[in-house]
Amino acid sequence: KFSPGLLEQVKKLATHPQTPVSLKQFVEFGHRPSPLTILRGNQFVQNELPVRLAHRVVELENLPHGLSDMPSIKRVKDWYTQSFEDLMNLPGPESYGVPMKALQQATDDSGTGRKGLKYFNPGNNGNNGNDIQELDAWNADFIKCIERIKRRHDPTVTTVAQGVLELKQHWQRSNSPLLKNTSGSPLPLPTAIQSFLDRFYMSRIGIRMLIGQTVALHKSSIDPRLTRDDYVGIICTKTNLGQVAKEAAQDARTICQDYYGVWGGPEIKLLGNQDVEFMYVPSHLHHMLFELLKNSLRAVVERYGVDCDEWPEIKLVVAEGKEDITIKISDEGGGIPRSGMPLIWTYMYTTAENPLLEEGYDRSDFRAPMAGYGYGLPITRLYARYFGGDLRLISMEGYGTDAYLHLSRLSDSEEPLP
Ligand code: W6P
Repeated sequence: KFSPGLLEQVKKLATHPQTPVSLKQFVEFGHRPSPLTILRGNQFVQNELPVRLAHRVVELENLPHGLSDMPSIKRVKDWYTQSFEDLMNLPGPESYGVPMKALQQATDDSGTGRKGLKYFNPGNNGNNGNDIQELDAWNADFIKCIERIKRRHDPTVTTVAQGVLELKQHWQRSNSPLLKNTSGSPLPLPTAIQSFLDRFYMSRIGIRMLIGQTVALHKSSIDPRLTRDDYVGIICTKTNLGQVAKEAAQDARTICQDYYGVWGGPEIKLLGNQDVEFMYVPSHLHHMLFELLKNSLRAVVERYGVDCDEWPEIKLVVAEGKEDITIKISDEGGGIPRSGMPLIWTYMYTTAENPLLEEGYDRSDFRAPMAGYGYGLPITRLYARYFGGDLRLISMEGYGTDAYLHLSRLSDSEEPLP
C-alpha cells in the first residue's frame, strides 16, 4: 500500500526529536503575524508534523500484547502513514516560485519576522505583488493539506478504542491469561497499553493544536474581519472562565436531561469569582468542564434516581492564584470506593461490548451517551496537562466527589511530547 521508500523515510524521521511549543510561544508567534511570519510558521509545521507523525507510526507498529495486529489499530496506523506521505509529497514554497531570498530570510530571521515585511510589502517594487501571489498559492495548498489531515484523523479515539475491544475479543478466543475475568465486568488494561494510550492521545492533542492554530492564523490573515483582538488563532488571550463554565454546564445538563429523560436535572451552581480571564484554548476548557460535569450529573442522578424531586446541587468553585487557576467541581453523587480510585484513570473496557448498544439504547431514538468508552476522564487529564495543568479527584465514599482542575497561568510550560 505504501512504498518501501516511504517507510524508510518514516523510520528516519522517527529518530528526529519532536519540537515542543508552549502556549506563550504559540501566542507570541501568532500575534499580528506578517506574511513572512505566516510563511515561517507554515514551514515549521510542514517540518514538524512529519516528525510527530513518524514517531506515532513507529510506535503503532511496535505495540505490546499484540495490539499492533488489531485491524482498527492498523487502520489508524495507515491514517498516520498517509498523512505523513501527504506532507512529504507537498512541494515546498520554493517550487511555487516564492523567491529563495525570501525563504532564506524566512528561515534565518530568528526575531519577530518583521524584518521581511519590507520585502513582501506589495508596491514596494514591481516584483513584490507577484511574490505575494506565489506565497498565497503555496499557503493555500498547505492549509488544504493539513485541514484534510485533521479531518482524516477525527475518528481516531473511537477507532483506537475499537482496537482495544478487538484485542479483548482476541484474548477471549485464545483464553489469554491477560483476561482473568470472564464476567464481562470492566478490567484495567496492562500498564504498557495504558501508558501507550496516554502518550498517543497526548501526542494527538499536540498535533491537532498545531494544525488548528495554523489553520486559524491562516484564515485570519486572509480575512482580517475574522480576527477578534482577544484571539490569536484558536487561543483566547482573555478566556472568560465563567462564560465557558456556563456553556459547559448548560450542555452537560442538556445531555443529562435527554439521556435520563429527567426535567432539568441537578442544578449546577457556579461559585467564587467566575469573572476570571486568562490565556487558554476555550474549546479545551469547555471539553474538560463538560466532561467533569457530566460525570457529576450522572453520579447524582444515579444515586438519587430519576424520580427524585430535589437533587443535591453540583458546585463549581473557581479560585484564582498567581500560578494556577483552580476549578473545583463537587458533587454528592455517593463518591467512589478508595479501591476503585486508580481505575478512574485507566482506559477501561466498558461493560457493554459497544457503549452505544448498552441497555436502554434504542436505535430509532438516538441519545448522546452519558458515558462513552470510558476514555473521558483520562483524556480530560491529558488536556489539563497539555498546557501544564493537572486534574485530581478526591472522593468520599458514601457522600460524593471533588474534582480539582488546575490550569497554569504561567503559559510557558512546553507541550509534554512523548
Ligand atoms: C463521581 C465519579 C466522578 C468522576 C469524575 C468527576 C466527578 C465524579 N463523581 O461520582
